[in-house]
Amino acid sequence: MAMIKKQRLDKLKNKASELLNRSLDQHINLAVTGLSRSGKTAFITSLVNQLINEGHGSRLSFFDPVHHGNFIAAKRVPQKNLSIPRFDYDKAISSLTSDIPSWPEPTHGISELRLAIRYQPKKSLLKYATDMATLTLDITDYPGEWLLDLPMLNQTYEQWSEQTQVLLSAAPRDKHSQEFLVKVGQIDPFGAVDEELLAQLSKEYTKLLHTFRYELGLSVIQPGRFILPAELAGAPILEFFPFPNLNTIDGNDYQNASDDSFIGMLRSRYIEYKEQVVKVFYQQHFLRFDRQIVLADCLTPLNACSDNSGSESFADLQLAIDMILESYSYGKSGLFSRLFSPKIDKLLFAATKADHVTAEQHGPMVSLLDQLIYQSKHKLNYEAIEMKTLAIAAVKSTTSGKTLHKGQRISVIQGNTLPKGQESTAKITLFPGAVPEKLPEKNYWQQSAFNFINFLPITGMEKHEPLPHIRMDQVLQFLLADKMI
Ligand SMILES: Nc1nc2c(ncn2[C@@H]2O[C@H](COP(=O)(O)OP(=O)(O)O)[C@@H](O)[C@H]2O)c(=O)[nH]1
Ligand SMILES: [Mg+2]
Repeated sequence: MAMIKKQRLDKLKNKASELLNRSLDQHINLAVTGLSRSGKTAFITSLVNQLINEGHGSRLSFFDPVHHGNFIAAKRVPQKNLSIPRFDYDKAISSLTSDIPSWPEPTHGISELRLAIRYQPKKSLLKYATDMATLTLDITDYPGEWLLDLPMLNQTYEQWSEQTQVLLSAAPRDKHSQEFLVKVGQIDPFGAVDEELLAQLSKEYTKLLHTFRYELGLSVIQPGRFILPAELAGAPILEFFPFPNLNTIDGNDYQNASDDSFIGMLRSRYIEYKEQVVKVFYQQHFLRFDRQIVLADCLTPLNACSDNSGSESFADLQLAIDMILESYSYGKSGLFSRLFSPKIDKLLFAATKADHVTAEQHGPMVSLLDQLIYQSKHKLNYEAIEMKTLAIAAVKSTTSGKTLHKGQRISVIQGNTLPKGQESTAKITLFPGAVPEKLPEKNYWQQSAFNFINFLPITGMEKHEPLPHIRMDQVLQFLLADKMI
């Protein structure tokens, strides 16, 4: 009898402690996004590196759990979602720390990594229950380009075509798109579809999007998935394009067009794309995120240009950020609130690569980013999401100092580059220019005010040591600290 009682009691105890543990364990789904080359891979690599090497002389003084001594340790653990590629931390850290360091290779899709962070609860009720709690951090890296497709969910094929035509017909896109628009204009929308021609024109449209992004430095790319298709590369679901002047054809004929007419097939591919690609991404991934960091490279578009392309690419970046942030203001719009239950409580905007300018330029960098997101931020405030803007460098690759120039002391930065065709790196010292605090006027670019060089990572960084950074501790403070008290 006594024996049975004891067994039962033990069972109960175990159950209680299991329940307790479950509620003790905290969990954050952190999403990292930004347009390609904004610095996502470098950012995640540094974030993981700072946490797992904490204690080896890392500089995280603005991260309270470290500052107050309740951070214990962090380690990588297997991710839960086995169908998503793993974020390749080891490869990234290897290229950063090799003899001639290089930046990690660009990735083209979504990836995930899970960290278990041990800490000692000091303030929360947890301190009465345990000496050590675990915060599980799931980090997801996904292309910001994919978010650019969200507004399409609210648009019919006609509306999207019309809007895209306006974009394609204006500077700076017009010069490049004319040939494509003329070709499509020659097609009889109600004629039987020629799938080969449709595939060919889709290729041309995708090529245009590549030119906009990588040659003109523009950010509004739609569908964004076309330039970063990941596992969908070559799939027919990515074969469609906008059809110009749809408003000039008969509305009834358009509505009644069958799927094997040219226009009918374009329309059904568009609808299929929204259902199978855009919606699925949001439902499978977006819905899970609790916290989001949006990375933006505001320095590259500032780079010295003798023409107006700087101001155009800046305006385009602003529009893209606005489109991206539309994904978060689901509360107001009926469609989005039905599709996605809003969960994100913290949103961090980071202006990346702050090591490209001297420290006194970081203030202006933040103001500039604030200006870029100003409009959307207003809409979001309404949704009660906590927001912050920071200028950061995930992997600091320069040193700064003063130098005499024409009798004046000016701040300069120094970094490594690999001159074309050479084997060894060279040091460059330069004054990169002043970051404007506001969205620059047109004449800013005529003075070619900014000099941005793609520095190499510094040599001598070690795999098992924290990487040098700027304000990664403030990033951690904002994103994690409240869950570790
Ligand atoms: N100097 C410096 N350059 C950076 C930093 N982060 C990224 N970069 C540069 O930006 C490029 C793109 O970064 P990456 O992380 O691959 O961007 P992703 O496409 O958003 O994943 C890198 O190859 C580097 O040249 C940084 O913290 N400092
Ligand atoms: Mg990447």
